[in-house]
Amino acid sequence: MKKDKTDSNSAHHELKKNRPPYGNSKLAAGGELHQIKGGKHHALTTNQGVALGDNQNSLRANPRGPTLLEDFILREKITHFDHERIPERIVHARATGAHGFFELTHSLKKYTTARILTETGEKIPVFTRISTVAGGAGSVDTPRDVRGFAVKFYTKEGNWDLVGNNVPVFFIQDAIKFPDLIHAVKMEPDRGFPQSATAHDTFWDFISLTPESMHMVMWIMSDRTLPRSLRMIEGFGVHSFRLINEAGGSTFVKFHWRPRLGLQSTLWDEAAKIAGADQDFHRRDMFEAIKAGQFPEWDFAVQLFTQEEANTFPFDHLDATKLIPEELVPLKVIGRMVLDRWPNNFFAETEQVAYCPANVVPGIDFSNDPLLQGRLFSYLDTQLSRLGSANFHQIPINAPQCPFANHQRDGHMQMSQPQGRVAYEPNSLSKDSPRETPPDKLHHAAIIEIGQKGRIRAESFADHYSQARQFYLSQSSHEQAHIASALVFELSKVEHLHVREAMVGHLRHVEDGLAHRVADGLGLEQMPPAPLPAAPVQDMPLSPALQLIGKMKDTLDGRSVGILIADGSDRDAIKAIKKAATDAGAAVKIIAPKVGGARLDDGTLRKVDGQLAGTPSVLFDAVAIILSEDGAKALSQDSAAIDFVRNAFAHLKAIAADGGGRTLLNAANVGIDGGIVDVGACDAFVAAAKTRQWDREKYVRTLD
Ligand code: HDE
Repeated sequence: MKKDKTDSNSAHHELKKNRPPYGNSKLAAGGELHQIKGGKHHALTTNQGVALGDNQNSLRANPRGPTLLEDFILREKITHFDHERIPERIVHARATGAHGFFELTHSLKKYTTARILTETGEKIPVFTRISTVAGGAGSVDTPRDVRGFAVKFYTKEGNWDLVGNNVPVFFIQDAIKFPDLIHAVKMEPDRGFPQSATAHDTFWDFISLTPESMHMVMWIMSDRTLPRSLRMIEGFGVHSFRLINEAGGSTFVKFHWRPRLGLQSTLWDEAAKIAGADQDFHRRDMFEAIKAGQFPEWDFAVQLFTQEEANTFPFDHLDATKLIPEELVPLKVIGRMVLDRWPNNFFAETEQVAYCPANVVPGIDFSNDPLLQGRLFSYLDTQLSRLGSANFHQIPINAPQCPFANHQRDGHMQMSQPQGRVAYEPNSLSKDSPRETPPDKLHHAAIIEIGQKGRIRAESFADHYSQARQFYLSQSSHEQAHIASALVFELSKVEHLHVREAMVGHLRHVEDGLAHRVADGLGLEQMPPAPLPAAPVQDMPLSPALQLIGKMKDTLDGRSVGILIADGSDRDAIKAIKKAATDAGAAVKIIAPKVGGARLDDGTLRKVDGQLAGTPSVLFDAVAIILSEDGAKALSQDSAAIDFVRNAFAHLKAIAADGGGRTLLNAANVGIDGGIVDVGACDAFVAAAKTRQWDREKYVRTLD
């Protein structure tokens, strides 16, 4: 082929023309453009402390020649970069973490020696990490998923990790099934999707063959797995633990976290759209709340019960697929947790923090829950591969905040420099090496274990449906409808008909109406048979405490309001509605077609917080639409504006609108109901914004 000399010559010429003069390579790389003038910068150095005069150019044999292998600065920087990722958690990879404190308000001295549960009024540091379970570290914040709720208490007697979830029960009864459960829920191995979703064949196949998971299925199909904010979820220790007192006496305990802001969830359609609008919705919400000084707070509560009481329960409390209804064993609030400090560095803290249910302090002991027993092994093991060294406890976020010393030595990344020649105990050579300090404070429950060894599931674990039924029947009609819709949505994504049918068969034991609703939603021609239950299904007393809508607080604290404006909007109306919402506790954001602002009716330029296309109404709990007629006309042609009001309506939110606002509502074909108020009626708007317009739901969604 003939070479086009002219072209290649002219390209060469261009390059030459643009080439920086020698000796001014910084300028050529644009290096000085963004430096902060007058700041006090530390000298940039290599990891060996060698100062760097040029961080823009690698070492080359000549200006356009090859890069030299001897460039140790380039190699150090890139090698570090290449290793900046560590294996992510096999579950709970995606998370938000924050520092805070725990304060005991009510002593449990009668039950335990653990100072964290007996010394009131002290502020004990905590680090709390709230996670989704199924997705990878880069997955979105709002899939339908359980949230992990892990708290590390840096107590004076050592670290206590309470590694729980926002749902009080679990899928399985025995730890040996955990890898199968997780393999089934994670993306399917041949295709690598779906990420972060239960709505696929392998998950429901496993579940349909695991009747013990039916109670958990009710929870995950409920709105509990679609939290509006991580500040609005409950936390549960799930398993029974034991408290051990001075005399060695043991009491069972279940741990609970109750959010001061109350509970709130999104609708499924809303959660799915939030995932598109803001992948980091929950992380950002927590970050902004802490930054604004609105510190998330939870009450800490316990359910205490004896073995004798446990013997009277119509279920086995050692079975993690069961909960103890509050109506049976009331909750006793004994303290509070406040999260008041965002980590300095996400990786160093939120990523490197290592929780372990086996981390308990004297006075807290384990129960025989077979799931808990398996967990006691798993977490330390996983940290070794995830953090890469037996010394991970020395990382600041993991290190106890009380003195700790022993003779464990060496290993990757040993940070401490133990002194002296003695690295064992007992010894007679050292005066100051760590020694055991009898009597042992780590009491264990004085239990005598008898019975036959074997791979056995206790008979008392056989009832798989009664609490699922109790949960479903205890929900409000809206919540029941959401469970039915969620099941229809999820099972509609399942390709295998026999799996869909098997699930409907299980639902017949949970509640026949629910089974029919789901069968109908799936378009099944015939009702599938119900499998033979391992134990008869019992009717248990209803437990209203299991509802979520009932626990939504009548407040705008922690909630957000979006005000949509455009050129010509009424300045006074914006001011009034903003003030009313802010006074009621909401975070208010102004949205306009352009991020540069909007020119209001009085000619002033109003600064805004978000551009319409990138700030849809799914990001708010309630919205106000304040528009001139011209503004409304223009926005009526804009699908982002139409979606803004349509979604606000479909997601059952309060809408305040002036004349222009109503023009946009009409253009969006949005009906009028009690949740749509005049912009002037600020009090009515605030009242409507504190809840969702549940009565609207039947007009906007097929729920059967
Ligand atoms: Fe976990 N779980 N889990 N889990 N879990 C992990 O540990 C495991 C279970 C929970 O923010 C892993 O450090 C087994 C129940 C939370 O860092 C791993 C079994 C509950 C977190 C592990 C369970 C949980 C984890 C993965 C069945 C609620 C995140 C990374 C016996 C009570 C903690 C890690 C954080 C993390 C194992 C079941 C809660 C692999 C074997 C039940 C909140 O060790």
